Amino acid sequence: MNLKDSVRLGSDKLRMVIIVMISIVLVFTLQGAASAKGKGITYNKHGVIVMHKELYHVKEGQRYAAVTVERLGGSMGNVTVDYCLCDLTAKKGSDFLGSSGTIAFRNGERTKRIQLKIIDDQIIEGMETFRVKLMNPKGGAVIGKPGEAIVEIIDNDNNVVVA
Ligand SMILES: [Ca+2]
Ligand SMILES: [Ca+2]
Repeated sequence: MNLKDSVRLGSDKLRMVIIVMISIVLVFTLQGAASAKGKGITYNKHGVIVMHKELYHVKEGQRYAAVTVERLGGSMGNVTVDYCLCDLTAKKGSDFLGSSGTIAFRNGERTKRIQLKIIDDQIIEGMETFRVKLMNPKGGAVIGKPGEAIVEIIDNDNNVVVA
């Protein structure tokens, strides 16, 4: 092997290293895009905010319903999203508390949990539901699907025998 060959071999190695590095970056970028696409959304570098599940259950006797909000795709920068609670068969003030709030994701954060207060009344009422809806994304994020969830409150007064 002469000097010229060994120099060329060195530059081949360097080229190989660069190609491998570019490939790694590309794979990670495509993975992010693919996982976003898998959920039926367009990739967004600041994130696509969705509900982790479309349906949550909580026992009336538990003090809170824990709802998970996810940030898919990118997670660049600080973003916020508001949520509001809407009556269905469960009513604000008698079955649950609160009407709205704001969820803040810091740069790189992907999941947030919100705790919604449930009122434990003594009324026999069966299953009751209310809706949690995401709205007003800020900081470049967008809302994806599902953008809302239903919380079912399971009554704990059903076993009471009425005389
Ligand atoms: Ca109730
Ligand atoms: Ca009850």
